[in-house]
Amino acid sequence: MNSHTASHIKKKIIAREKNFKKSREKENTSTPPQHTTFLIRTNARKDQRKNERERERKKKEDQRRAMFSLIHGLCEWTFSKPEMRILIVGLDSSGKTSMLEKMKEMFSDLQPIPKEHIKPTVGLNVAKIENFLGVQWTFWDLGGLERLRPIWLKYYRESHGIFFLVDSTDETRIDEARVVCNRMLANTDLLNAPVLIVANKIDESGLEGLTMVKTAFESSALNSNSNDTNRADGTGTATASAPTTTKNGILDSKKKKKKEDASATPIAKRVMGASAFTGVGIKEAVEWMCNAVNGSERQRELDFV
Ligand SMILES: Nc1nc2c(ncn2[C@@H]2O[C@H](COP(=O)(O)OP(=O)(O)OP(=O)(O)O)[C@@H](O)[C@H]2O)c(=O)[nH]1
Ligand SMILES: [Mg+2]
Repeated sequence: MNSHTASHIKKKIIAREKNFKKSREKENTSTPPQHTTFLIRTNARKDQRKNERERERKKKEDQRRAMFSLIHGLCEWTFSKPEMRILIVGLDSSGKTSMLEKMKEMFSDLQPIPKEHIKPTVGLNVAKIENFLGVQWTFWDLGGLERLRPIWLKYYRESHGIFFLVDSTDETRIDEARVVCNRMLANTDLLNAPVLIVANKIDESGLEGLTMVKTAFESSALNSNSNDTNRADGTGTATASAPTTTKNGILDSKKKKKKEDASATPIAKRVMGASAFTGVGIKEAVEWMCNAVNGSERQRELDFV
């Protein structure tokens, strides 16, 4: 090798070293070395995958929860007892509260109020009987005084059925009871609601009392086309010969409409004897109501079943 070639190689080596130094300096100052960049990229991808997995896990968890609550709701709906809300109305002193207390005693562990402590009802008495005949019962007992009867209206829409109590010992008020009952039945909020006329106090009146109530109620009282249905709210003073027309002798259209609705109402209805004192007939009354409500149009309308 001559001296010219040797110096040329030397220069090349020096130039390469310089370049290498420069590139190292550049790497140190500005961009991270290649292997570091690779590490950062790999970590970012790992994080991304981890996030995706976490999102996927949460999604599945949400789906599982939704499915569980759906099945839970379905089971509850399938196996829960049907609920029946029964309104107990009738003239004052017909024995509604006494009957409510007797039902508590007969069908539940609830503590009944002794009959000598029962006072005329001003507001509302409620008895919830958890399981009788496989049904959850709610009985609403309202005051029967004339001034309290407008309160009945508020409960019509929610009631599956009606117990209308009649004092079978009091012949003097039988027409009043009949008229009040008819007015109540003409209310369209009670469409398809089964109604049981309970001739109460038969421990005192016996068969005679029951016959008296049956005669009064089965003849015309439960016929919704009866002349007594001129007022559809079940309230107000009742007389046996309540007027059916306006001053001009013409039914106004509203009343006529309600009258037509009422006459078109196919409801289960019956008169049965009972005694809130002895308990006679009460089980039969509740059984009748259970059968009348169960699977009825009224139940479908109220419970969407
Ligand atoms: N002999 C007899 N008396 C009864 C019977 N049920 C209720 N009574 C009596 O009738 C009266 C009125 O009873 P309540 O249960 O307060 O009547 P109610 O219908 O709730 O009366 P209001 O709350 O005013 O609407 C009380 O003196 C009771 O003791 C019954 O089955 N037989
Ligand atoms: Mg009462």
